[in-house]
Amino acid sequence: MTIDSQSLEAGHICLSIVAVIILYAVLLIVFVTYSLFFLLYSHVPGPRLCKLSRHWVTFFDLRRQRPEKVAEWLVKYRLIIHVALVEVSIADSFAMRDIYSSSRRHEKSHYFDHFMTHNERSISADIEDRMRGWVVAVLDRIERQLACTESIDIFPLFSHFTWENFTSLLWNNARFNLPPVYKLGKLIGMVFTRFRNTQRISGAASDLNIPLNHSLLRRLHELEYVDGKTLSSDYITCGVLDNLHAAQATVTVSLTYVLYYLSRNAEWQDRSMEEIDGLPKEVDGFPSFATINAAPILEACIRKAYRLNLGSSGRAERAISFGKKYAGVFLPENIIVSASTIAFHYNATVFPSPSMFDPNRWLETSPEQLRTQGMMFIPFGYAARFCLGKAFATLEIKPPVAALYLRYSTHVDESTGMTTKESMRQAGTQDVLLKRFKMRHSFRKAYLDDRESTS
Ligand code: HEM
Ligand SMILES: *[C@@H]1O[C@H](CO)[C@@H](O)[C@H](O)[C@H]1NC(C)=O
Ligand SMILES: *[C@@H]1O[C@H](CO)[C@@H](O)[C@H](O)[C@H]1NC(C)=O
Ligand SMILES: CC(=O)N[C@H]1CO[C@H](CO)[C@@H](O)[C@@H]1O
Repeated sequence: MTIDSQSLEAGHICLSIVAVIILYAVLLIVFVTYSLFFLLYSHVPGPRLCKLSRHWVTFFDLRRQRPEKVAEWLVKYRLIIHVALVEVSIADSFAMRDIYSSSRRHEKSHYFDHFMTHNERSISADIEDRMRGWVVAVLDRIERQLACTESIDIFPLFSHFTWENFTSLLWNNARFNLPPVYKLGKLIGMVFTRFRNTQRISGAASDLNIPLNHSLLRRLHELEYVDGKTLSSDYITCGVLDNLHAAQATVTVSLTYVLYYLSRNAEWQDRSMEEIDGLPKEVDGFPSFATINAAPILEACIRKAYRLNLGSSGRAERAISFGKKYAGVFLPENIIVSASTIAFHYNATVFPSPSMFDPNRWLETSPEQLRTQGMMFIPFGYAARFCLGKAFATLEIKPPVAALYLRYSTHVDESTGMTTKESMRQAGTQDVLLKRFKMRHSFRKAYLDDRESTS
């Protein structure tokens, strides 16, 4: 080979490389221009990177910061913003009420596995008794732990109890059905096979010791569509796991934050205690659920905790079935919309100094302001697909909180350094678990005893 032909070849290679680079650059420019200016949804405001790639929001997802990030963009850009290629998020209350309303019939997006159990879930009349048993078990556990230590990590405590009693409710007849459910629950954390789950579920469903009308699983297996088809085992298994998840982390997280805020706000803790203390007691020493549920101060404190920290991820996505203009922005058909719960709950116009824990917002407020606040308050979603478990969640949250404060006062245990602002930060998209689960609370038995001895 001569020098000439060698350099000629090198020249060719260079040219080809340059050509490829130019081609890519042109394609990139076309892609960026098209994405930013010509797509059906290009006009929706929002971070440019979100229009170019769905991975920009994924990046925050992986860092478990998606909900906060979306809320931050909503403040920065507008009430309706782009978060990924075909996804928008909203903080406009008119748009929210319209999109989630029953009359609109926008489907949940593919993000959800659909729940099929809801029309069939029967909650038996003995539910309050079950809860009282639960409350006693929680207090016993605390009592036993306090014998060895002064402060208790409450997250695992609540997590344990929400598992057990939710599962017992779902299967209704706890004695026969809890073992497979327990195993199922444990399996979720492990590498589990579809096969084993299906086996366990059909095992539980075919347990003939349980009367048909007590076994939700059996009823699901026996359900028939008009054309005679039944639900597949996979479908039922998936529904069961989804429900367990919907019910367990949400309630654990909510209980944890209710206790956290009451522990940090001595004044509200005292007021709640006084209120609970003044309620009429049943024979077992605890007020009835109806009276606890009607107690306004406890309700205001719990609302406040729901507002400040979400029990659910806020990814209530809907694929909208027809285009419409909201807050000046046209949203085309099939785009995926979700209301950012954080943006609603931290809207400074409606909730001035939004990060402050101030239950008075729900107590000493004009009816007009209450109405405005109510419209922005969506911890359990809104309208058509509102949380089906809200009543049960309330039953799991209020009685233990009331019982706890009948017996103890609580404080965040600062001495261990485990409970910090950072450890209490919520992280996640699928769930909204705390960044770190450790949360030491010191429980003091002082309160009522003190009062009794001084009065
Ligand atoms: C404090 C606790 C809870 C919170 C904050 C919460 C929050 C939510 C939210 C925001 C939604 C609406 C999702 C959407 O619109 O796309 C929802 C739906 C749902 N929740 Fe809850 N939830 C809680 C407890 C529970 C419990 C205890 C159960 C079961 C016993 C449950 C079962 C469900 C079900 C089945 C749905 C789906 C409803 C549907 O698709 O129509 N949740 N929840
Ligand atoms: C449910 O089963 C019990 C027997 O365990 C029976 O007495 C009752 O009538 C049944 N209820 C319905 C609605 O089928
Ligand atoms: C708060 O809500 C009001 C009323 O819906 C709205 O006008 C305002 O733009 C919202 N602010 C933010 C920061 O989202
Ligand atoms: C762990 C726990 O609290 N389990 C309780 C669930 O509810 C029943 C009452 O139906 C109690 O007996 C259990 O102790």
